[in-house]
Amino acid sequence: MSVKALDPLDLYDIRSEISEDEAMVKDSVARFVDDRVIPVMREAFEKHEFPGHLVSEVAELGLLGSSISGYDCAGLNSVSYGLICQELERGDSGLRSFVSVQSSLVMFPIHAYGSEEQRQRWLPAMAKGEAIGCFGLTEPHGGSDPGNMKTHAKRDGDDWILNGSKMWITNATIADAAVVWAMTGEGVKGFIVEKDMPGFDAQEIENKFSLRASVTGALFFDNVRVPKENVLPGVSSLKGPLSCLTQARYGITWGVIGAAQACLDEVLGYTKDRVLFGRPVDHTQTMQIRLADMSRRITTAQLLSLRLGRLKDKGEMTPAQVSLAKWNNCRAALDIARDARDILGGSGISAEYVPIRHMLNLESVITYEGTETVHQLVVGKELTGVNAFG
Ligand code: TGC
Ligand code: FAD
Repeated sequence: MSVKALDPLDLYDIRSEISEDEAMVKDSVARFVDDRVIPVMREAFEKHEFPGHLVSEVAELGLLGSSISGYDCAGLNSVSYGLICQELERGDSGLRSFVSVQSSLVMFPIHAYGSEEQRQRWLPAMAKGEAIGCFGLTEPHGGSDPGNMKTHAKRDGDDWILNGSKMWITNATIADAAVVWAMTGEGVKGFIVEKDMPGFDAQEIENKFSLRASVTGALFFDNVRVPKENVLPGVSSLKGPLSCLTQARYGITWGVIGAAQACLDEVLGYTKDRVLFGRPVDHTQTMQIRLADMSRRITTAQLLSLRLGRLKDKGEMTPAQVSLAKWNNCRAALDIARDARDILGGSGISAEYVPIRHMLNLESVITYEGTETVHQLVVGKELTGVNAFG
């Protein structure tokens, strides 16, 4: 039996499990990331700047709201969306974050819970990158427990008056519209707050050591008058924002695989060339075990995400399954990035090599969209039927 050489970044040949259409999406995003994203990300990260010029390019490729059919969106399946996230995050988690927020946290709720007028107004503009959105759920006193939100709105005639604040919001200061979740006398509602509405302010959070190529900020609402046309009519409970998180978390399970692959790729080359004690360091048993362990984790993550994507496309994916994959894949990617940083020795602290940038980014990715503990407890609840959060 002849044994064919395996792709070190795809040991179980996931490539053969995706359709021709899905492979075409993956390859076109991969080319874009190689040609346009990777060359600019190191500098963007060092300068703490979001590479805004890429927005029109990701829009041109159909990557914004790619799962939505109609409204100038691409109407791709969930596995394609996952592959988009994977390839983008191979470049940098910051650009993937931008696409996740725009697609899963802003366009998704407008599509799922918005009126036809809201869809017509925002979705085509957002698909083209002409309007940017952000998603305001987390508050300064504790993001893991959004049910305890203080931001609130009350009716005033046909309008609503919104007060409160949101913290750690991706795209905050570059957004034209914020989908803001607030407590009302009728349950948790989603408000489309436009950047010029009086009483609304967004401020950037400076000095981040993670996701430096992404904009993160705080939102403030001081008696913001929101017309009823800007309230999402289709949902009035925590299920609204949590269902958006399920979409975004699904994409993240794929995204972090890309970051992990970039780290493994870097150290495979480095350990081949690095001669220590008279032999390339990849000839040693310890190093091979470390590389093999990275491959094991990436392969497990790939299989989880692909299975999840197929379930999602059949309409069978559950939040607990997403939690298990978000937990597993983020943990795997972060551990791989940290180990890759170490394998590079002193060079590992230089931005000339990708692991430290991915490692720092992944510290955010393992925290946002539900911390590791939150996802462990979601799985625990699924297994035992007992809610251990409180
Ligand atoms: P709980 O009582 O469990 O649920 C309330 C209602 O919501 C339903 N539900 C979900 N629906 C869809 N997807 C999910 N994942 C859902 N989880 C729960 C649930 O069935 C229930 O429905 P109903 O009809 O019975 O009312 O709510 P809880 O308050 O006990 O909370 C549970 C918990 C802790 C899991 C939840 O609060 C949580 O997920 N906390 C973490 C918060 C979080 O992840 N925040 C992320 C903010 S956004 C962000 O980080 C963006 S990063 C952007 C980037 O990529 O740059
Ligand atoms: P806390 O909720 O205060 O958690 C602190 C610690 O307590 C964590 O370790 C947590 O795991 C632990 N903990 C929580 N509950 C329990 C429990 N029951 N038992 C034991 N331990 C527990 N939010 C948005 O709404 N929109 C965005 O666009 C957005 N973008 C973000 C971008 C970045 C770069 C970052 C860092 C965050 C972003 N977030 C966003 C916020 C993110 O979702 C929150 O940071 C996250 O949900 C955790 O909330 P917290 O930071 O308030 O931590």
